[in-house]
Amino acid sequence: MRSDTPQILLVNPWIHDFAAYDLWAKPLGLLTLAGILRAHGFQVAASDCLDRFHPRAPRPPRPERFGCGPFHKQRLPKPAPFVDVPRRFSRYGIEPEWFREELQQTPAPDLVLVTSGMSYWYTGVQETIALIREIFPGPPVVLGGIYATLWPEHARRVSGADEVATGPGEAALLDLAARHTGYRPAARFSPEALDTYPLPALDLLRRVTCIPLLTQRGCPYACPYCASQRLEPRRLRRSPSAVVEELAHWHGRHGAIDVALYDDAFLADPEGHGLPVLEAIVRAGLPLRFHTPNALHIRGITPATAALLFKAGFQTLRLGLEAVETDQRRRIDRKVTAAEFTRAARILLKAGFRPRQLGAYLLAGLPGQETAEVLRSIDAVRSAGVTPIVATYSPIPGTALWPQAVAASRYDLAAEPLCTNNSIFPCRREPFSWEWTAALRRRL
Ligand code: B12
Repeated sequence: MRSDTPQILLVNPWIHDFAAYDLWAKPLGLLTLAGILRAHGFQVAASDCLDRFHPRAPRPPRPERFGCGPFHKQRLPKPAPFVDVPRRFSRYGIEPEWFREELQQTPAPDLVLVTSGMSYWYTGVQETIALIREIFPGPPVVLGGIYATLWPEHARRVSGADEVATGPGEAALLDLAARHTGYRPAARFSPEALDTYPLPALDLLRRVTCIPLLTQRGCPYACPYCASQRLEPRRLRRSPSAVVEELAHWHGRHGAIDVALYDDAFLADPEGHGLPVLEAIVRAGLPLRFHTPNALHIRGITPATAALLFKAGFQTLRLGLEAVETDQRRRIDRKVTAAEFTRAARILLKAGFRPRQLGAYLLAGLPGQETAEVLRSIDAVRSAGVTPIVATYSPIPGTALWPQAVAASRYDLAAEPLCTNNSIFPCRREPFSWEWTAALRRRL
């Protein structure tokens, strides 16, 4: 590689929240861009504010489970909208001083690329960019990622970045880098063909504790609470052999054994995609453990897919159920019925999965939703032999449920992304009682 090519620094910012846990949460988008830049001759360095393995981070009290673990945290004052919330607010990740030292040891970049996750973590993005500027006042800072895509105007106003990019970054990446650095290599990949992408640069992380895996991009469903189609309107797939090659690479070079499947709809078209990918994984015979934190599509669970999931080494299966009551279901989710859920659970148990490996996501805190509905869903999931996992609703602008969420909220959601934080149940009305959440916790 040429040593005189531009230096690009890629940064994964802090999380500011009431709670956060590294549940296979890796900055896959940012590392994908890093992989492409590196393959085109740029010199890349990455700084991960969420690094759990920083030499100065205290050792976690419990051993790692499947490559997951708690982030280091430091208490922060609560932002204004949260003053009445009876919970602690923290910065999750490395301490600012460690980040400062890390940047001081990094070669001066010509360009800094910062990613973003949840919209309501944007104060973490602001803090990260401010510190980058303190150490590197010169180079332009470009912000992209989920918050940048969902709230671009807000991000332009408050993030402190010089430029805010929206949507998938690959197509515009080489132009962006050329515009800011003057170095313009010929493209050696096609943004529309995932198999032509170089591997995401996971090796830039201090430790490859798990492989975040995307076998395809986009989602055919348009669930009213979800931003997937706004974030990635295309439907792109990788070939089974490309998926297996990637897994073999990270397992062989870095000894990674846990794989987190990030796909939005891995089993939406089993014959066309999920089954061939699973068959290739089984054929490869790698000793891997797969986890689906982002949920599998229930209707895709058939005796054939369940048998292959089991054979391929899936350990943690999450099903996207959201609610079991027909009224609520019709409102929020057109994907599956409660009967289909019970059937899927039965098939998975029969295929060999143990009940504790199976979880079903339920959505709580939807506009107008009664607590009793959620409690009934919890019981229904349990009686199917599956663990209920309650995810609280975070409203997202541009989704079908957004207008209802705005109308139902006790906050001015459209003015302040912080107020979409799922921990504060943004769509519950005043008089709001934290007892409500306690009732849920007791049932779980
Ligand atoms: C995988 C995933 C997870 C994983 C972890 C992901 C992670 N990295 O932390 C898990 C399963 C743990 C998870 C959990 C949750 N998630 Co989630 N998750 C996703 C999902 C499906 C994919 C994200 C992803 O990695 N995509 C793949 C990469 C390649 O894309 P990317 O990061 O966006 O990067 C691309 C572009 O953004 C851009 N880009 C990125 N950075 C940069 C930087 C620059 C400079 C440029 C130019 C471009 C650029 O280019 C990249 C390549 O194309 C998204 C939905 C989606 N389809 O995006 C939801 C999503 C992000 N999650 C969401 C939510 C709500 C949650 C939960 C809160 C759910 C809950 N209620 O419990 C939890 C909380 C997570 C936590 N840690 O606290 C919401 C966020 C909504 C919001 N308000 O911001 C989303 C959008 C889903 C939705 N409901 O619509 N999630």
